[in-house]
Amino acid sequence: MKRSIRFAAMSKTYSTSAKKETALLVAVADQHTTAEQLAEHLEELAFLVSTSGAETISTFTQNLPKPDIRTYVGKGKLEDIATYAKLKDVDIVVFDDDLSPSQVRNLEAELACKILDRSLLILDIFSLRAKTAQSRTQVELAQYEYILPRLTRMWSHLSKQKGGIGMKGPGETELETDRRIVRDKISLLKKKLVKIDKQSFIQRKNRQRMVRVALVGYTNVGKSTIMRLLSKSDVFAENKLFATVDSTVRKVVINQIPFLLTDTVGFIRKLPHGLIESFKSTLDEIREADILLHIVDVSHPFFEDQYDIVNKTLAEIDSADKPTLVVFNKIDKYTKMHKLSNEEAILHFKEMHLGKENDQSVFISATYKLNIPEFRATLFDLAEERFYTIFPNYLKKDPY
Ligand SMILES: Nc1nc2c(ncn2[C@@H]2O[C@H](COP(=O)(O)OP(=O)(O)O)[C@@H](O)[C@H]2O)c(=O)[nH]1
Ligand SMILES: [Mg+2]
Repeated sequence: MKRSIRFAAMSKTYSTSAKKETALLVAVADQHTTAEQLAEHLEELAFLVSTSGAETISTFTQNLPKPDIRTYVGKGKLEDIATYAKLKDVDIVVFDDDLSPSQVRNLEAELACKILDRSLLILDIFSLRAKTAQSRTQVELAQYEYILPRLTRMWSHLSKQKGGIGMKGPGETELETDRRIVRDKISLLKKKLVKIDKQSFIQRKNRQRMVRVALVGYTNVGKSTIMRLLSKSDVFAENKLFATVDSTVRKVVINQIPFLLTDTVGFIRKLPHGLIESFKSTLDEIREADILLHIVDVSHPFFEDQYDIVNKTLAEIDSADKPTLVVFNKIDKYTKMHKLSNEEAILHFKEMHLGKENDQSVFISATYKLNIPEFRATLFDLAEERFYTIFPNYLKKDPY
């Protein structure tokens, strides 16, 4: 009984309490990380925290070649954090990297509050956002995959110290049972996913003879907003990370060429690997697409990093070489920030390496509907080309 409650607790969200939970953020920076990058990483972490329903009240950083193996940060810094956490009665301390089980244990002992790492936070948001049976099962699978290696390492750690004073953890056999329970759960969820996958495969197969276009990009760049704009449908868009976890498909017709447009889950820096693994079937929408629209938020100070992360993730799912239209979005925000005209901003981007690298690119504002006709026309050309490859005889004019 005790065990299952603990596992339920692992997968429960941390945002359901009436009062907003308070969080401290902790990150370390190595010599390659600039102050601006560090600030941006923390800002993103704070955004993740607020998306999952808690409130960030302070951040702590330390320059270290790599995180401390015992406590992530050094001894002195940890004391600072502990003092502050106690003073402000903080609920959660969030770390910008993944923590090992022993780090979690040590930190829990030192800080006496809930310890979260980046992966758990992202998994938490995914579990909040997952709506369909498929994505819920995928998130659950990712959560158990996250737990399993940690249990294993915890178990071997404990077995060495059997009988040690103050060992509150469960005994060897209990941990064996835990591992079995988790493994059983994982194989059950995998079976369930296979079943769901079969159904969605059939669904996708029925759509096979249509040109398929997938919206990809970092989280919060405007994918869903663009989906809504192009398909004139009511797709959920929000200024939150991972507002959409499930993919949505809509039929879009431009100049009589019909195609299917898919909104997909966004990517993020250090996306937990287990999550990509278990989201494979959701990502199939990307893998099976004929054309990708890679949306970039140019108002983001590190949009080039985001662009690279997306391309890396695409490569991980074997989708890096698809015909891609790069859509530079939110130019309205960029021009306001830099007091430029739209024309000046576009010229500036075209000169940058991202603009130069991508001959297929458009500059738009989805919110203010800037350059949408050009965007549609470019998308149409791409879709048309693909369309006539699939249906060589369609709409070909009879010469007589
Ligand atoms: N200023 C501005 N905001 C935008 C633009 N496009 C999207 N947004 C906002 O960016 C946020 C994220 O948009 P969303 O479509 O949910 O992003 P997604 O996570 O990529 O699907 C929302 O608050 C949108 O209103 C744009 O062109 N200009
Ligand atoms: Mg979205």
